[in-house]
Amino acid sequence: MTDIRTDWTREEIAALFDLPLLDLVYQAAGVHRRHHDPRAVQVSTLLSIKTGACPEDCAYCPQSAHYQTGLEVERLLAVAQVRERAAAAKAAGAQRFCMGAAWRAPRDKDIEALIPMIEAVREQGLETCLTAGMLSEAQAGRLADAGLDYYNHNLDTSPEFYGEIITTRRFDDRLETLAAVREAGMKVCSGGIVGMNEARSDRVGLIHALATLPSHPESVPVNLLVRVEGTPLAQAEPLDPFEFVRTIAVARITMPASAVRLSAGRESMDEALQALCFLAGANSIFYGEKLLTTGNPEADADRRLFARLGLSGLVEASVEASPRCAA
Ligand code: SAM
Ligand code: DTB
Ligand code: SF4
Repeated sequence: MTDIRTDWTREEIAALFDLPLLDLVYQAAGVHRRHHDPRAVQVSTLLSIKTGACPEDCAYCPQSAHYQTGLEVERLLAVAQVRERAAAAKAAGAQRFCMGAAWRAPRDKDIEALIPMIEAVREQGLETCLTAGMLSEAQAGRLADAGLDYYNHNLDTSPEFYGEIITTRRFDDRLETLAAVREAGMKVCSGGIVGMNEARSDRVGLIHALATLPSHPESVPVNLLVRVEGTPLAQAEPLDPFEFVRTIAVARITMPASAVRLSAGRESMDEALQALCFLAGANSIFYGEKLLTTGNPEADADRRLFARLGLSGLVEASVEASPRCAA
């Protein structure tokens, strides 16, 4: 009997969140080990290919034109720049290269400009991922034909809390894009952000929305809000770290076969907390000094962490990259 279910109820998910922490982590670790090699961690490197001046008003985002965050706006990068960064990511040991563009929705001519970038990343032997806002079915089809492996589009939070965070698009718009991505045959990357002053019931609602999609996203990024000065959430109440672990664990239990990514926010976590997240079922990270516009742990620090924890994914890279490590 399979334990992959898309009929989770909110009550069941809330009951998981309410378990004593160590019971929850123990259960999640069991699910993790039945479905995955517990030592294997998937590593993705991010690159912002178009930065800032976004018309959307996402309250967490440093790239929204609605807020003064001091961010330097950058137009779409040239293909050669993307190729160079992808090659560097590959050499450092990344498996997937995720390109992010601060758009509400790309125009058809933007999609055409992205195609050679996707090809350049593929040529490096990397998996390709893109996050560029809402897509039409035709645009999703075009990207799939170009060989894009994953499209990232986060639900971000519960349907009820969504309007507190974003007013310029609807939760249902997000679902429509995810349906277009699926229909086009690409893999789906979709998750959310916690630590935005949401209630636990909103974290329940987020996981419920993800776990009851017609099929689970292959990749589920769980982001801890990076509080950026100038955004409305700059002063958000810090989330109890164990509540973050709970969110990872519940994502793991409800979406057993998915990669659950310990995503943004690792700079504010110590290594013991990250280790607990891996035990609770996280098996993917963003790797490299930068997320899109904010910081991420140094690559060397992650290589050392993986070695200390006996995780694989960066082991070969640490050998390949030894001249830099030894320096
Ligand atoms: N503009 C596109 C969109 O929103 O779909 C793609 C880029 S957008 C920056 C990608 C995702 O980054 C958002 O959906 C959000 O989940 C995450 N994100 C943005 N700012 C963040 C922050 N300050 N902390 C944590 N995650 C953040
Ligand atoms: C995801 O879930 N998180 C990433 C990626 N998908 C695109 C983005 C995190 C962004 C953090 C804020 C920044 O660096 O701008
Ligand atoms: Fe724009 Fe995406 Fe940032 Fe929202 S999250 S403001 S859509 S770049």
